[in-house]
Amino acid sequence: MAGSIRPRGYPGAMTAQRTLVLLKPDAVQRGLRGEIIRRIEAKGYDILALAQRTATAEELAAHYAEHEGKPFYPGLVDYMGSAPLVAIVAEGEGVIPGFRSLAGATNPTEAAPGTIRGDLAREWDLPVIQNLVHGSDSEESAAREIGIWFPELG
Ligand code: DAT
Ligand code: MG
Repeated sequence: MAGSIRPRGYPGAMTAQRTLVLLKPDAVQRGLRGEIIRRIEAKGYDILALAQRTATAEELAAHYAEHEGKPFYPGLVDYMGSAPLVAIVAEGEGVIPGFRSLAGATNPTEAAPGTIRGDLAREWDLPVIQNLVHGSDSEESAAREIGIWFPELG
């Protein structure tokens, strides 16, 4: 499903998906919440749920379980729990790959201009890449991550 482009209503058109977006602490601290949410809405996706809070160690351990043991993991969970973030559930046809496409590549130096990371983020001399946003990378991840941040939607 990811990667294919089909007009709405055609046979095989994508059905509505939900994805979990995080506006990471650098996005909040830099005052970029509105700019990023604007891009999500301008693309045509709906915001179903939105909450700002400081993530707990338990939420971050669950959210980033796939990265446990990697060299950047301690810096990642440390950073993500250091200040408030904004968790969002966005909905729309193809929103899982669509938001990843809006976000751009993980490394903001490599992220294409026009993307959130390409336009608004840069590298710093830090143990973890600060790249403003997280977006679920598959339907399985989206369901799991929405369950972590918004258990009431599960
Ligand atoms: P993405 O957020 O694009 O899905 P990921 O899931 O591979 O990327 O990694 C999660 C986050 O961890 C990423 O947004 C930034 C940080 N990160 C990833 N690889 C890194 C690395 N090699 N060095 C430092 N931080 C890294
Ligand atoms: Mg990821």
